[in-house]
Amino acid sequence: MASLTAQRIGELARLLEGAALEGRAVPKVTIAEPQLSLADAYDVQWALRERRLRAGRRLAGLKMGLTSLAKMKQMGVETPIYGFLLDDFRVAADSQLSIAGLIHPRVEAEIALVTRHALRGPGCTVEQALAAIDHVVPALEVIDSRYRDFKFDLPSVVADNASSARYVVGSTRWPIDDLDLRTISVVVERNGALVASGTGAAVLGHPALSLAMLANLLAPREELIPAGTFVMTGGITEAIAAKPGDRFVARYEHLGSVSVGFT
Ligand code: OOG
Ligand code: MG
Repeated sequence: MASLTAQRIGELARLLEGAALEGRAVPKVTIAEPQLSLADAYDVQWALRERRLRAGRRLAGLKMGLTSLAKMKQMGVETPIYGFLLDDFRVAADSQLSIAGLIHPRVEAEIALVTRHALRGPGCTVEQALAAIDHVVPALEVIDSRYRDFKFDLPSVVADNASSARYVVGSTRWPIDDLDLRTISVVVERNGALVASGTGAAVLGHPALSLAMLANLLAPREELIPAGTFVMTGGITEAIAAKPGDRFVARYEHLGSVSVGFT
């Protein structure tokens, strides 16, 4: 149940928008609002989305977060969540990204996909999700919590759009029919040294379940995943802190590589 007024929801969205645009950490929102429910938190996220779209940004996709044990353990939050991706979050594959403007960016390897059919919950199954996938792309996400020390609770991270900041998509698309998403392995290198590794099954047992869960999480708001939506299914590996001069490469079995550098 939502408990905050629309005005208060709007204030929190403005606070988090400012923090993201200015690259400035703020106290987690549950410090000012200890009663913030999960529904309130999604209201804040949706208000934040509205504000960015009104400012001229375009929706570029959706993401799931905290879908792997590695991520849940690292962040101390055990419930998968969703967020939105905007056009200006996208960084060209294999390019350089300036750390200026970000607070404390971290990099994580993700399997991303594009849907060919709309998906609507509740009750969306992994089979339905699989049938709705058009193609798969290797990706890296650069997350950046707007909260001090990257520490948060579930409502706070949901309000902060699941720490979304930037993302990088590899240049090759793979038809879903040729792949078993569960068995795709990935290694992440930083400056040539292996820093993390995992397989697709780390994401809820099957990355397609992450897509199904997204449809189900959207259902209470009467929202669906439209055909043609780009979806990041959540970090397979724990997220690795980035500093200027670092270059990260994710090497996916079958899917190829994707990299990003930091300046
Ligand atoms: C929350 C965002 C999680 C993922 O892939 O698990 C996320 C965080 O860890 O800051 O994007
Ligand atoms: Mg992620």
